[in-house]
Amino acid sequence: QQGDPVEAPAFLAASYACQRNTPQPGHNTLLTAALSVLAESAELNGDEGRGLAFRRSEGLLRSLDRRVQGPAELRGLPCLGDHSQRVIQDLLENGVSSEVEETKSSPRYRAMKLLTGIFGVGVKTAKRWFTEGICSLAQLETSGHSLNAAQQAGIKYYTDLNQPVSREEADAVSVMVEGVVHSVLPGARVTLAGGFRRGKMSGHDVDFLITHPDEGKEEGLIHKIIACLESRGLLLYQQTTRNTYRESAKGAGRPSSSMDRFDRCFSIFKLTNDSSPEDTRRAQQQDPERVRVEADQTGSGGRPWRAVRVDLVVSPISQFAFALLGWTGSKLFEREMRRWAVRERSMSLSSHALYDRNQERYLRASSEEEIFAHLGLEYVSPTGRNA
Ligand code: DCP
Ligand code: MG
Repeated sequence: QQGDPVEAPAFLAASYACQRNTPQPGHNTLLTAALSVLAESAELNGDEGRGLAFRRSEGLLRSLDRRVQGPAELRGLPCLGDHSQRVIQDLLENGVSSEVEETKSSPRYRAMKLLTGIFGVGVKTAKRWFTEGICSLAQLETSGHSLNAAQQAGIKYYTDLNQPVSREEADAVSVMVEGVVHSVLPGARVTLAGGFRRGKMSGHDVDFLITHPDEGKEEGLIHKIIACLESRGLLLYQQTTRNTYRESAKGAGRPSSSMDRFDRCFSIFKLTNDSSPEDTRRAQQQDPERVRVEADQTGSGGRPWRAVRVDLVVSPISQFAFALLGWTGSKLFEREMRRWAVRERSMSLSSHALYDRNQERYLRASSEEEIFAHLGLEYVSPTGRNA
């Protein structure tokens, strides 16, 4: 059964995800979930190009303002390659795609998902282990491989870290982080970034961006935050990396060097209901019932706490708008914005700065709106960046 061919509204025809408004979860979750599996499978194979092609198709379908009922409705839409179209057609006609089902049940995909699900294990390491025949945590443990500190924590808290973080838990972590940050540097600002800023109801971690309105006051802040979190017993693991970002005459922040260089802490929090009397009081002022319920239900193995992945990033106020844009995501939205900048405007966008290659100068911005304006893009609010 095919739907009527419809003329795609202009905004839907936009080929860059950063030109579109993409709410969460969208009207085509059957299709986007399937394409996401194929994208992930390609990424787990180290095939970035193929992964990106599926991600772009997924992003396009996510942005549609109605449910697609027949292939004719897709006519004229960008980003949909032949392969994606075949999969979509299969799904529309049969409700299921054999390729997606085979992928999901393939030993390789399952093992790679399981192994990269360990905090601290990337695609390269997982691939090496899989080639050696390692397909489970038990096999990894008996393999004799020595694991680094992050991976050891990843194994120890595997169940917790693979259980999605809820919005309520993210809010509880926010209260903890704000309490600590304000106690070590009054006036500092804490902003929830990542998927939760985009309005997602769950995520794999909680991302925070921290700054201070007086440039320079944020220097050394990450270490004070970590020390305070540790003294309160709130950290199960942390690894801090130092800021090395400097602007260069040639324009730093090129897409090729887009790895962020902020002071950053990858951590695992111990989320309890009694992290500190002050924090608990504040949390309970917001919703006393919620805090109690969480205390009873969280954590695996019946303990009254659970492990939660938290990323803390400290940015100088002069780079804050770029950092916020970069750390809000989604990953595809960010990627597409950088691609738009280079291809359509001859500019380099990073989480630190925007460099105009024609004018050979940095363009300043104190808000995300200004960055979109510099790039000649219509502003997309965080909740519309779920490409
Ligand atoms: N990011 C980045 N550079 C990195 C890591 C992340 O610019 N080295 C950005 C892009 C992401 C955002 O930060 O959109 C948050 O990263 P996450 O991996 O936490 O992604 P999300 O928060 O979007 O997803 P999830 O809900 O799974 O946490
Ligand atoms: Mg996140």
